[in-house]
Amino acid sequence: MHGARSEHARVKRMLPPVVRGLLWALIGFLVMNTLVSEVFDRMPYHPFITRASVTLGWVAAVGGWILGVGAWEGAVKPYLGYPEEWVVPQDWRKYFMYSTDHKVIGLQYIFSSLGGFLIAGFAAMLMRLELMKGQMWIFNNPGAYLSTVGVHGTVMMFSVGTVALVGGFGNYFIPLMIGANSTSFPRMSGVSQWLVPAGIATVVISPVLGQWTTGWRGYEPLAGQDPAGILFYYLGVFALTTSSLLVAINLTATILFKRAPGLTWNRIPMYAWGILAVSLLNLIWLPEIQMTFVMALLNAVIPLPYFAQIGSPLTYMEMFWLFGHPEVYIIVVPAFALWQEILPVMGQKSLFARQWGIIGLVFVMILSGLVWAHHMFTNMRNSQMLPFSFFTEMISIPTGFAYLVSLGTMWRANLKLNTPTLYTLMSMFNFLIGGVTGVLLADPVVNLQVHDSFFVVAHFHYTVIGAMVFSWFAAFFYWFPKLSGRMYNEFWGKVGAIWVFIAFNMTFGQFFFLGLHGMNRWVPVYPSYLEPMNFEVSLFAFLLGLGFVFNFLHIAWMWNKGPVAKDNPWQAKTLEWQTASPPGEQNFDPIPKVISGFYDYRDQRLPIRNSPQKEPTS
Ligand code: HEM
Ligand SMILES: [Cu+2]
Repeated sequence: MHGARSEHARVKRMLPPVVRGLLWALIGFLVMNTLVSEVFDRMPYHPFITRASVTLGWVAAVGGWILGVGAWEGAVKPYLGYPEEWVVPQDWRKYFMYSTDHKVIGLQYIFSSLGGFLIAGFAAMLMRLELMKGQMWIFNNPGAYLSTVGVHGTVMMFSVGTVALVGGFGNYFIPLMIGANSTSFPRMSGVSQWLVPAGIATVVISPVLGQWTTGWRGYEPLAGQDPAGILFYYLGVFALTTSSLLVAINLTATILFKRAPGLTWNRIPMYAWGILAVSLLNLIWLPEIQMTFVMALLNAVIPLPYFAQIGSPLTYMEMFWLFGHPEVYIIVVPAFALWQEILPVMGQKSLFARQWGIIGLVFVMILSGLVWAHHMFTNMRNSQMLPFSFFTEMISIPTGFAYLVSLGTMWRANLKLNTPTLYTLMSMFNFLIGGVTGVLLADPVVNLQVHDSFFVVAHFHYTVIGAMVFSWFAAFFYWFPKLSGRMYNEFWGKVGAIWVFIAFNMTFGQFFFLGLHGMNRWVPVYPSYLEPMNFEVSLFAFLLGLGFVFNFLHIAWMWNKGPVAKDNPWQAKTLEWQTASPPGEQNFDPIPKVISGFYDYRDQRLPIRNSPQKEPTS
């Protein structure tokens, strides 16, 4: 008892963990930066901050941050054999400190990616504001515009696209869906979460060190000529990808080894299949891009002109897109899985051709590694184009399976047209446009015409926003009752969905035509005949931004004020719905035994039996 009280006192005496994390980060940076710039880099009149000192200073700062928010007591000291002394208060403060509870970590990830979305979305609004006129008028030089494009793309890809549905909803729901009380590596998971805010902050402040002009792809040899801001691009992306890599390790192990008894391979829920598939993609490709960035970073710090001299300048491009194309599927595979998760529930109808859904996910995953050079048609001989064009078009077949399964499930179903369903259908519609224009772009004849134009920008936003962000919202509303214990407002939910759907299609649908009329990417200055259209497109973009904010306000409001939700308001069969809303600290007590699959709605019985001793009654 005495021990517990003194621990409690200890926690009270401590600074709030986030504040302590910032303090330790600052100390770490100052100490390391000073050491490196004074001791190892000593020259007369040498600046206090150098490329080497800022890079190593950053490493120390991130270390200080992670330890300071609680990994010191929560992960390091227990590892060294000290007793666990990290006490997490059971109120809102638990979200602002190191935690090992997958539900807290999941919400922290959701919150972090939401922050990234709002920051990068604000950058997009600035870009669209600039593009309302053909001459520069918001930014005062092209480098400032390009840095904003880079921050927007980087933060969106690595803290939203890669994270929101995996680190966020994955961490929260995978253990619940497979009948487990925790993930496999909870301490590591606690650490990985805190890399996300660190990574976002690093990328966002990067232009302070100097404008970088490469966009989210960091192309060499251009990057090598950029000022020091590019360092924070590499480092920020390194933090974000490390986080996703740790999530992939943790969730793969969790799905493989922590399933409830009876949850056999052919009963694994579709969302868990989706998370397993993207985790494998992450495990294969994130280390590849990380090593590429480490080489580019060494080039910027030492210098070690690997890409300019030892390899060819195209080497970087190849290495980037080797990862870059699978990255697209890292973003949309969870979206496909969500369609297949939500539609049977909302139609109360059995999932159609489940095996084909899984085969589709797996083949998309495999083929995504064979198509990278379709981003480089302008850099190759005609004879080299065929295989990349061919494999790219082949991806539409397993992708088609995701549609087949979803449409087959909806066929003659009495589909409840509520907010999650609406978002799911919208995601399917948008991805159809993203996919069809992708097939067009895979054709070199078209590609060479529209390369680096807004046609391409339209195409990939149809996949990243149209498919992924829309299904992210589907997930938010579908699981809202479970996350918050409350119900959202169906009317305002639908208003929000229709709002962003119209604004999105009016904005990005017109990007295609802008591109076909000759609007280039990466330019703040363009010919005046494009001005009226750009002006009007920007208005729709602002409407879209407002629509997103409206949806988040609705979610935040109903989180506190919505009517109390039932445990299983959709009458779903998967296990997360068989817990309380929101689930207690212990998800399942006892761990349930699974006796049938989750997607057979002809059978009225629940797929679980709670006391493992008894035999089924029929
Ligand atoms: C809020 C709505 C959004 C708007 C209005 C928007 C607008 C834009 C525009 C105008 C560009 C092209 C800039 C240029 O080349 O001159 C761009 C680039 C980009 N956007 Fe978005 N975007 C939005 C959301 C997103 C989301 C959700 C993602 C990913 C999850 C994303 C990922 C990217 C990427 C990767 C680039 C390429 C950056 C580069 O060229 O390096 N965007 N966006
Ligand atoms: Cu690609």
